[in-house]
Amino acid sequence: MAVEQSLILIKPDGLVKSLTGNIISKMSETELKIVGAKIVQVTKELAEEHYHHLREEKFFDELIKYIMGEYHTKRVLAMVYHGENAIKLVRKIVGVTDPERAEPISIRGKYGRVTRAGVFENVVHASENTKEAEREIKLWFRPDELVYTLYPTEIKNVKIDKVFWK
Ligand code: IDP
Ligand code: MG
Repeated sequence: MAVEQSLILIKPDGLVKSLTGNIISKMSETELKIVGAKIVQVTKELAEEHYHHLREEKFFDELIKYIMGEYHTKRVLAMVYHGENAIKLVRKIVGVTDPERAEPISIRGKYGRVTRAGVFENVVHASENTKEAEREIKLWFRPDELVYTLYPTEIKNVKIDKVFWK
């Protein structure tokens, strides 16, 4: 079995329903390690890039509004789980995409719902495969936000404005 990582997002419905604790507890059954975590206010650019593979779907605009928090709270908890067989272990606990078809004891089966507008409000995102995990982790996290260097990095000398506490 290969050591992998997976990007997990607790989506805005998960946060607004106070499910963070339940989800992280359930995820601990995987015995994977959390190697990065942060609360993110999702921009339109990030949302569209994250879900770019679904841009032709009729539910795309609703999906973008959903992940940006228009219907719940403008926050997402982004986490990286790392360890053996991470992709499959996480997807099993998360359940399939449609909450009505997901196993009742999976996270999506327990807490997800289908809205009248037709979006699957399924509480969490989990990477589908190692290629997608790499793309997504690089999209959501900078190398210095993870405790492990999961992918090759390079040093660039850039001049930028940074925010500090006054
Ligand atoms: P996944 O989240 O299980 O990997 P994807 O196909 O990547 O599923 O879809 C991303 C998200 O878009 C889903 O988690 C769900 O919120 C939403 N979604 C996917 N397919 C549908 C659909 O057929 N109807 C409504 N919403 C959908
Ligand atoms: Mg997906």
